[in-house]
Amino acid sequence: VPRVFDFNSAIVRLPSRSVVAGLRAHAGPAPEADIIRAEHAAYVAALRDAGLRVTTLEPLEDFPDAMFVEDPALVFAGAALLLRPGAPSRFAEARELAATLRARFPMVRELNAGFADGGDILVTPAQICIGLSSRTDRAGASALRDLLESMGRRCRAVEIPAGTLHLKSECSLVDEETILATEAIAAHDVFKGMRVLVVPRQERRAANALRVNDRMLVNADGPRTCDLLARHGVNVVPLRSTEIAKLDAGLSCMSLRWYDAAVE
Ligand code: CIR
Repeated sequence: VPRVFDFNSAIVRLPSRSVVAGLRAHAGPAPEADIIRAEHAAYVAALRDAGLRVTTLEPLEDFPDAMFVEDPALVFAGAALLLRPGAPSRFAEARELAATLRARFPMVRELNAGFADGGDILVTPAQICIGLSSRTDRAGASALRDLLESMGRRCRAVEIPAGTLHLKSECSLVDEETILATEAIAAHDVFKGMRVLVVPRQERRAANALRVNDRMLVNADGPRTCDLLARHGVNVVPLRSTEIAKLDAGLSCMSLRWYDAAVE
């Protein structure tokens, strides 16, 4: 039985030239398109190294944030959900993924109310946590919960700390009983019963990491976080994420991942 972080398939989308105009919560230096492309390429290579068969979609110039494919959809073994991204400039990204998902999943369902971003959805062995954020509202979270529960999944809504983009900007699954989390969310009762590794304060951007099979992709700008995970026994793959971090993004955002039983 595959664990929640066992994957053999992924979808990514190449960054567009427009990516430099992607959404960001705070003013600051604009990201450089060439470096974003390089960071993305290294990420795709890391997914392939981890054993995933990666489908690469073409860039979408009309949607600067479309390379962050995690937000408009949610995928599992055997089923995909088209979400309703909460940022107006990103809402139609779900439609842009529909045909690709229909070609790969026997069942594709659509969220039909409110707003929800994939970055707010953390799958743990026990349940699916749905962060309530400026992108995922109560109507979206509750419609998503109904949909997932009808598919036999347990869900729980989670209030996220003010001033953070997504639930997964603040935490990541490390293994079946361990979470990596920022100080801001580490003590949340949603993690009760799990071990929580707290990201050093100056490395908040490293809280969004990605466990894939036997390894974890971690923001190389978080060396202490990489050490913390390595000491916990994690096989850490540090990846440069400096430019994508300027767009409030991390390593989970750039792919949709699942286990396809029909693939070797
Ligand atoms: C946005 O604000 O929507 C993008 N600039 C970043 C999206 C990051 N996605 C994620 O954490 N899942």
